[in-house]
Amino acid sequence: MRTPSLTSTTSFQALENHAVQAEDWEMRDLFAADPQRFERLSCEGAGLFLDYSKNRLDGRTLELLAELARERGVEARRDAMFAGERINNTENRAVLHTALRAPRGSNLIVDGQDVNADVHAVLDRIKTFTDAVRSGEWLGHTGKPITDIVNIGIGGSDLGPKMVVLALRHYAHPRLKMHFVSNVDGHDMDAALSQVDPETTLFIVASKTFTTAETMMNAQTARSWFLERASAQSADSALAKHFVAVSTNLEAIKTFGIDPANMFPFWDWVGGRYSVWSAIGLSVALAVGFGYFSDFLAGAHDMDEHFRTAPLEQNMPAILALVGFWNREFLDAHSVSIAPYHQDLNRFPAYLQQLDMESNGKCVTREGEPVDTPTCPAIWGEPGTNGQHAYFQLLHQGTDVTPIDFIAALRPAHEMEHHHTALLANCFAQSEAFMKGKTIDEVRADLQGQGLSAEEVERLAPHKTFPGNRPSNTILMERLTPSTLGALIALYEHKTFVQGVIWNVNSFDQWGVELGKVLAKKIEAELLGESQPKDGKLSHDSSTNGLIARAKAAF
Ligand code: G6Q
Repeated sequence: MRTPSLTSTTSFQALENHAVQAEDWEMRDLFAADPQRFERLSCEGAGLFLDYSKNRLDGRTLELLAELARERGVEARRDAMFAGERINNTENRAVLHTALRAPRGSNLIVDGQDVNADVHAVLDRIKTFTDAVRSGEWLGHTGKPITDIVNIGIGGSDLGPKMVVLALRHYAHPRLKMHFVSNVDGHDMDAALSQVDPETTLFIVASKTFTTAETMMNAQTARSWFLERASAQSADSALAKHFVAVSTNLEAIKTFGIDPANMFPFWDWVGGRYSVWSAIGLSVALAVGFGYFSDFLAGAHDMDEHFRTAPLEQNMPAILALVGFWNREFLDAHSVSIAPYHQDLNRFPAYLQQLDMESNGKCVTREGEPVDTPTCPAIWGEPGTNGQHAYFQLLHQGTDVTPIDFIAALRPAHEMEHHHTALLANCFAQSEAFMKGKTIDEVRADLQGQGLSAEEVERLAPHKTFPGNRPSNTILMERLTPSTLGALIALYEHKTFVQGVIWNVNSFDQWGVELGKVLAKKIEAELLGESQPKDGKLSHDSSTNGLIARAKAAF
């Protein structure tokens, strides 16, 4: 059955009418009118707290948004996802990253296959392997314990593990240094190889398909680098101590020369950007150990349970999605800035860029019709307080309204309490400043108080005025732990899911990354001189031809 267009739905039209009334709302007034606003517009779940009161909305807005979510079938699609239905309709696949973090014994049979048993069989293998490497029992080909792990992967096979390893650095094994190589740019591989010793390095080739051009080139380079340096013994037995693979493609792994015993499998129902919970998280399990990796999965599972069972009005991922949708559609917010007030989350904005933009950066519906409203905003950000000293200028006084997600832990993982107090003060001050702003009259009063002349006051006042009324969410956790990090990532996964259902796009494919890959192959052959212009005609537009010619001249 065809899904009605978004703008034709009753609940969207009700929201449009409501948005007209809401146009003049000032958050300052909303707070003044309702002393309970913070209590009313905040919620908790899976160890996280969400304050969404600093948005330009009220209780009625939320009711209407929840009605829209129901009319768009969010609950039914959510249940279909958890049940393993093939909701990824352009690739005809189930979407079961939630199954990767379900406890042992959860009952999930899909196409006659016991998914839970499969997942836990691989987790058991991850435990055995990571215990051996971490304890020093797993030895390199010259008998030394492993000291360095190089994860070779890109996109979903890189961003998740790298972000999580950085975020959980306090839980990491002191002997194991983690490296991540993703870029086909040789500088990336060069930087990693220059720091490691072939006798004590373990390479993880992480690729779902085992065909991704960048990863294959990087893996071959690492393999050659290793074999050139490996002490005299058979290549196969040396490789077996230093190369493992995470993939769904057994044949390609064998061809590459990795022992199938060193392959950690996963399944086509795990999307790349949703795969950190699978064996793609092997580098995480190596860094923090299987116990903490299990806590990470358990934290995400807690959020799954919250998402699956809480009514939409108290459902944190649904609320985050609905508030984001409101800001996108009715405040015309073109982008969302992510501001983690935790240095260890410094790759979290990059991670969310892929999660959100690759999932919902679409312009046609699941049925292939053009969408009739804007979809995914651009996602970007840097850790606070660094962002404050850079682009926050635009966020406070620029012409666009950019909603912000502040993310903070109440307790630090260090003992420099005064740093943490200053950090939290900055975080809360920023959301207050975005909400309240500073009126021109307040600025004038300030400047007069400083004894400036009337002329000077008038000259400076417009520059020092803050429009305010700029929306933000604040997400708090007690501490950044494996479990709260798991819950945080799952929160955003489900937020992305809910928005995708409302826009009626397929959040689980990524056809938009394909075209460039195909063209790059052709151009690479031309740069290498393997393919020549036909009939003397250059094969591209004048810009591309000109760039290729310049590169060839420089070779
Ligand atoms: C994510 C995408 C993409 C993918 C990479 C790596 O959802 O599918 O980022 O993860 O292209 O793919 P492989 O793991 O197959 O190398």
